[in-house]
Amino acid sequence: VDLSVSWLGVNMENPLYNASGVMCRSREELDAVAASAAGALITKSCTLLPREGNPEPRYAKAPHGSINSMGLPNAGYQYYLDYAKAYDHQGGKPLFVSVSGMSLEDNLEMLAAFRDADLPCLVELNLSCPNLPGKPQIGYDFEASSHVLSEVVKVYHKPFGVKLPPYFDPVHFAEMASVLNSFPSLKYVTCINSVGNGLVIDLDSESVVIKPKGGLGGIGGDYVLPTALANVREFYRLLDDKHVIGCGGVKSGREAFMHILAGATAVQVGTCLYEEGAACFARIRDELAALMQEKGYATLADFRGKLKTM
Ligand code: RRO
Repeated sequence: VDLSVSWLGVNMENPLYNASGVMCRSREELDAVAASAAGALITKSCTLLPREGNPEPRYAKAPHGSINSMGLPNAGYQYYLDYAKAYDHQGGKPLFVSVSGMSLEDNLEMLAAFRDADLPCLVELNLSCPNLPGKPQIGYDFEASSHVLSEVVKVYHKPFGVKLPPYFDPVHFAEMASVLNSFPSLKYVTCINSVGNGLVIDLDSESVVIKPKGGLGGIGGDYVLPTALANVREFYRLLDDKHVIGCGGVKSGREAFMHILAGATAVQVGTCLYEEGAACFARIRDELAALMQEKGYATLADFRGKLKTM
């Protein structure tokens, strides 16, 4: 079977890559994803200046996934710009850069720098960090999202994408899709970021499991798979001429298949990558290939978006 996918000029040997935030903060981590069986790689969301992030512990494994309140620790956008400049775009796998400024002005400054560098990498603008105390997720404010995007497209003219938070209501899917559809150069959306501000409790210690925000954090893993699939499906239906990248609850070929069946062009792996390491890519890739073989599908296009309804 053929697992390759080509989209927006990007050619991937298989549809799997890291979710932004996992194994992508340093050169060494990015190189580890590049050296793995992943089909692409994406950097940690960056800010104008380097950030330490929230106090530790700020990530914990939970019974059915993970919780995190990292607080956007990153080396500053210049570091990832330098990585992208030194990257072998011809020989290597596609490189994506995630951008998550602390303000609109910061986002515009970073995007102008990536524009001027004119590199063959795609930006994923993060509209959905759930872990900055006092800063709501932009993606939950449709007017603010529209304003941010209208300013972004004034400075950044190349195709780009956005990382969305999960939505939980059909009216919200429709409202956000309508905002996104008014930006032709917005070519893809990644659904979903973590389900924000969940609370994991350890019964033995009667305690929270992470330090920031009284224990609240973004939830990933098995907990979020149905929510992720719903978001992929609904944006796949509602967006005109845009790709949807699936993220949420992928830990085997089965969930990767489900995301693609719901409409995903490619699929990111977060919690499972954090827990298992880069070897997960070869495993999930081989499981996806075996499942396709079993079902009689030769390519991803044979079943992408073809979810049956009743
Ligand atoms: O760094 C984080 O706390 C973080 C970010 Br920016 C994000 O977008 N999603 C997430 O779960 N954690």
